[in-house]
Amino acid sequence: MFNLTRRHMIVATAGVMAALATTRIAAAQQGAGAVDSGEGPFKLPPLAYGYDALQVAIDTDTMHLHHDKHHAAYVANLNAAAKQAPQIADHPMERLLANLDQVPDSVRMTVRNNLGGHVNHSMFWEIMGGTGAGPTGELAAAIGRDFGALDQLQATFNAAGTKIFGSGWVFVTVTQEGKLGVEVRPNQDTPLMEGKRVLFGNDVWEHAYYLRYQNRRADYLSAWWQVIDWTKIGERYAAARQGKLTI
Ligand code: MN3
Repeated sequence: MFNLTRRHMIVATAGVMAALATTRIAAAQQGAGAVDSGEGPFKLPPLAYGYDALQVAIDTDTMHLHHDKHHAAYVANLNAAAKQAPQIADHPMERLLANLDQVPDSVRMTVRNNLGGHVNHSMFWEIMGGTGAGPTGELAAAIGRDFGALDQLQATFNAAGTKIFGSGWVFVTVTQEGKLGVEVRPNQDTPLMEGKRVLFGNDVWEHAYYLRYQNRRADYLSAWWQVIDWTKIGERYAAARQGKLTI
């Protein structure tokens, strides 16, 4: 028989209400509970800034869809693959991508597409959120040495990104010696697959820009530089020089 006195009921109700409030706060912090990246070893990194922080170049709806749906789906697919082949979670992600031939056949294409997608987007969120203020120090010097000037790097990068047929990414790679290069890859492939290191990159899949820019990919590529965080990219450059840059 139930023995809930009125006082107990009030206490119990308060507990439920508190739990609901906590859930709502957590959901709001995650973007209204829209994120489902599955249970498992791979985690969707939260944005370090608001979904509306990049509006000068990227609209809020695109940010929600891109992070909470597209990136979350790559993570969910990886977690599903990890149920089938748990060993894929036992290695650093950059090493797994550089050794796809050693990944079990049954999940190799899933890992290529979705781990590629996971690391590409994790990098992408990390290097945005700034004001576009330019590079400084050793990174600025390297850009001058390898491209002539920042605007020449931007022109080369934007031209390469505009020319990608279909979906893909345009990257600036960096060697441990600090040498920079512009490279493109289709789909969710990444230079990490050849053991290289990515300094930064831009996503030219249509989902990255179509809501605001429709077919004007070149306009998106030009606008994107306004939200780049050159401080973060400088930190990644320093890490690369120390052999510590991973994804
Ligand atoms: Mn994308």
